[in-house]
Amino acid sequence: MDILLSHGYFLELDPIEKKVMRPYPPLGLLYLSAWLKRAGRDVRVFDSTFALPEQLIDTLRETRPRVLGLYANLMTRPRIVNLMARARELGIPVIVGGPDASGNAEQYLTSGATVVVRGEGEVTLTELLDRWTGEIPPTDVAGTSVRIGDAITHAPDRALIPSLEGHPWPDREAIALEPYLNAWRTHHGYGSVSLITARGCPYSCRWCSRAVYGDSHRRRPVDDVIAEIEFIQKRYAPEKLWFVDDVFTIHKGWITEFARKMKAKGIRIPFECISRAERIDDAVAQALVDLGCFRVWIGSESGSQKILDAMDRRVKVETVQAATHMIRARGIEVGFFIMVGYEGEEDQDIVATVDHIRKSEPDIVLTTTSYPIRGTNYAKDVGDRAVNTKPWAIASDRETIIRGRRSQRYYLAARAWIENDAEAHRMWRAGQRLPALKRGLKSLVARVTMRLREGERVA
Ligand code: B12
Ligand code: SF4
Repeated sequence: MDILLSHGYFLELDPIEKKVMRPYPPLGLLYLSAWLKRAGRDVRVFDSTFALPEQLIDTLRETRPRVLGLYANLMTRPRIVNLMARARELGIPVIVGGPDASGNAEQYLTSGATVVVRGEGEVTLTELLDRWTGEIPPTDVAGTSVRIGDAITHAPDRALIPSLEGHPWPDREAIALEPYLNAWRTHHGYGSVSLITARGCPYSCRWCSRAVYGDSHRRRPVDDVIAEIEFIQKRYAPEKLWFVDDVFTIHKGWITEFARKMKAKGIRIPFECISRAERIDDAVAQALVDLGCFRVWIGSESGSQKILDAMDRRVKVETVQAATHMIRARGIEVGFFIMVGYEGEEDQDIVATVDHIRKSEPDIVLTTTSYPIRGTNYAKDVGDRAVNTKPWAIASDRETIIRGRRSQRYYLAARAWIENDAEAHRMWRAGQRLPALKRGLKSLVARVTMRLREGERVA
């Protein structure tokens, strides 16, 4: 075997993801598998989602691939570092790729990787495998960083694939998709399959990690996406789909053509997607209805224009409110992502966020406390006030603390206030008066806690 591809997302060992239970396969690895197979390579995927690390090690021992390829994001980093060490013990070199590896090449190399593939993986990995014929990997394959002994060499970046036309579909047949569908059906009552219609996002939100695709944006041809959906329907028969695009409705011409052609073919399958408020107007909202969209997630982030501008979100608070009403009026749910703790945020900005959510009336609100991902503009803004509490290899960027910022307990209370207030208002609107009052009480307690902790700062 030329390469075994795998990742560090082990559901059984991840209490948060296990509770959420909304698993999707790692599309990046499946794209690599499809590309390598087309190039005639002997490739296998060990999908760790429903497995345990020991099973991956056993597979390595039994199959002895020439190289192990791992996908890394900031959450799975500690497991990846551990797997790299285990593979090295077996004498199997490791190539790491994905968003965390792209932004932390040196650290991965000094923690056990032989090669890091930065950015888009297909062409780089194919060339690397073609040219890595002996013990020592080549050091001049564009898009790679290589460690030989103690020497680290960074080859220049590789240009992105110019067009996604003719790009093979993700190799879903390389893994078992049934456990995903079963997990969804058991926990949510329906099976869901993910797919992607475009790569990259041209926006520049300061906290967003764009280590893989930069600010590029390439769309797949509409007909190719429809053909993939037809295949998915026939092969896996999921009840729903998730388009994992960064901004699904970014291109009005594309989405309206997609809706028109899907309608002509009589395909309408419920799906959810992520978008931006100002990328949704009447025509786009109608296209979403025609396509069967049941939920749009909007990165609303804050109800304070000052904070949205500081984030470089390039959207007005009022636009988010108007888009939310426009979508909900058509019977599509709206979910909000809200972030607290951003640079410059004061108590009145969080008050503005609560007010904004009340005015917008979304169906779901999910909150996070901001954390600087290495390589982002936000990380540069925070500078050396960002401190890692644990060594790099066993921490994720989410554990970074920011000196001078309000305490973690303050932000937990702020998030509880925002979520409970949103839920109390939603329940009240739905006529669930008693549960609404209970939620209202929780939100009040959270608000009082915020007030009490307002003076706490991270030392
Ligand atoms: C779908 C998705 C999820 C799904 C995961 C499904 C899955 N199993 O992959 C869910 C919802 C579970 C999820 C969760 C999280 N996610 Co997420 N997610 C995405 C999203 C939107 C799409 C991923 C995708 O399919 N991309 C398309 C494929 C084709 O691209 P790719 O994966 O990057 O793969 C290419 C290259 O990276 C490279 N490559 C990848 N692997 C390898 C391996 C080798 C060996 C090589 C050579 C190359 C290589 O080649 C591939 C093909 O070109 C991305 C954003 C994005 N646009 O990528 C965020 C993203 C990956 N997620 C992110 C984050 C932060 C999270 C969470 C931490 C969020 C949270 N707050 O909880 C959690 C972590 C969960 C966990 N425990 O791992 C960040 C990661 C940032 C970072 N630097 O690590 C991203 C980049 C979003 C962002 N812009 O901030 N996520
Ligand atoms: S947060 Fe969304 S819109 Fe902003 S840069 Fe990232 S992917 Fe693009």
